[in-house]
Amino acid sequence: MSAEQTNRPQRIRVVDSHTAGEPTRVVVDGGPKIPQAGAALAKEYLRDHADWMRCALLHEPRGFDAVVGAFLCEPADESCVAGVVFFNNAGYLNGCLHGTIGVVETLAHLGRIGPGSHKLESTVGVITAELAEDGRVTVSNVPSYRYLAKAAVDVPGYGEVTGDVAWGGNWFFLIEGQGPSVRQSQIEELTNFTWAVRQALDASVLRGKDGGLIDHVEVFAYPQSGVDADSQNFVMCPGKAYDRSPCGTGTSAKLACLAAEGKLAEGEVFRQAGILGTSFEGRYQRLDPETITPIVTGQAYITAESEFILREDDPYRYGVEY
Ligand code: PYC
Repeated sequence: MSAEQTNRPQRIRVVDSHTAGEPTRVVVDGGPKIPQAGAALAKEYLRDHADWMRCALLHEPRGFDAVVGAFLCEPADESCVAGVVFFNNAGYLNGCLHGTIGVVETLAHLGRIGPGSHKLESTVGVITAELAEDGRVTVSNVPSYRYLAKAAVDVPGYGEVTGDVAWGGNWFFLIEGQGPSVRQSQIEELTNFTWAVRQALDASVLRGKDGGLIDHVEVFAYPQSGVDADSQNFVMCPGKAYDRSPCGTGTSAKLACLAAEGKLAEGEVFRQAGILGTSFEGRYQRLDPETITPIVTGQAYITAESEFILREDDPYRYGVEY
């Protein structure tokens, strides 16, 4: 056994929450020790030396496909309350806003922060979160922009699908008016469609800026009856799990597209519902003609405080898929 393996902890404490239905699992004690400060370096360290933690916490039997994990680390930017690395069933995410809201609620639950403004260092930039007395969290995201308008990709079984490519802390392909209807009853069809789009994107030359992989696919429609919002979406995440929330980085990408098209004025509120009918409130500040700061409000609820036990003789100590 290598020294790295011997040093792996046997117990990890987490706090679970959900934001608009999408789960976040924050590691609060017992995770790997990261040698240097900074979220970007912590992400590299976890990916290269401690991927067992992601697998143990998110894969079965301790997790399931929709759970997003959050690892807190020492920030390189001392004005931040913490650094944070998000991960899911497939690997390490760029940004994650439902997760950021979950982290803020978790830090408040632990008594580490109170209402007010707090900065978090994510792997894609510093994010400011305002925690209100009523528990709502308003996040000012990293600068976001539409990169390509009406890009086409040939999707086997579906034909040509057209969408915008935008950055909202992750790379998104945003589709409107094509694919299955955006209704909860259509989740299986939406999963098949968006996953086929994702695979077609991977196989194509389409990429975000600097070759960024477009690993999130969103479909938008007018909300189903009973859903009080301006738009409803279905978001396919990189590990083939759909986002139960409206997806904060996806809402940011949508705001960037609306701003680019002149369809939403600076400061105007846009309510984005997700596939379950829960919603985020979005607006933006313009940074320059191409770039905005998305501002997204939502609320998280604590669901559990747990201690996971990773026994040495457990064949699934690090999850079924490790
Ligand atoms: O809310 O940004 C988000 C997000 C990304 C992946 C899952 N949720």
